[in-house]
Amino acid sequence: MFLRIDHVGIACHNLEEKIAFYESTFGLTVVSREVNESQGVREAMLHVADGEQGASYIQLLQPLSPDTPVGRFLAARGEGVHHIGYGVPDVTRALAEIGGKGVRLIDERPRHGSMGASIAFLHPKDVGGVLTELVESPKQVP
Ligand code: MC0
Repeated sequence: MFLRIDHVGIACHNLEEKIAFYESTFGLTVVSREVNESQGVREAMLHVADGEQGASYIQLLQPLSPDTPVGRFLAARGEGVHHIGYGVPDVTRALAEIGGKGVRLIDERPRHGSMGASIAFLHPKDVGGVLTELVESPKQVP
């Protein structure tokens, strides 16, 4: 079902400071920046590696306000790993398959994610405390 780890989402208070840290410490490069109003985040994707099934990234997330998923997470737990995003070939099919196994779906249908992806979240309480995201990358035009 999973093609790769698409990204690891990391919650932070100050996006620009955290980008500077990842660039200077690990030599990573920002490949995309977006504000996603519906998810309540300002985020940046930093490229880590390419594989046969696509690339993997670190996603740095700063909340747009305290009353958002990442804002509440920061208040409760502080900075750190917020979620894991797995690449899937078809997010709608993966949701049906995983939901059929009794895992609570936060998103019943795919939503807009970073870099044009279709995404959906699974409830962390049903995934051993790990907020889990399914990511279907946009199809490459040959
Ligand atoms: C909350 N909880 C988590 C968690 N966030 N557990 C693991 N990882 C996380 N990231 C736990 C809390 O500790 C709490 O457990 C329980 O879930 C309810 O938390 P809450 O404080 O009531 O928080 P809510 O209201 O924010 O609800 C949590 C929930 C929410 C996961 C349903 O955050 C959500 O819908 N997340 C999905 C959307 C999202 O995270 N968007 C931001 C990234 P206890 O034991 O205390 O009850 S958007 C993104 O990443 C996009 C742009 C992309 O990748 O392209």
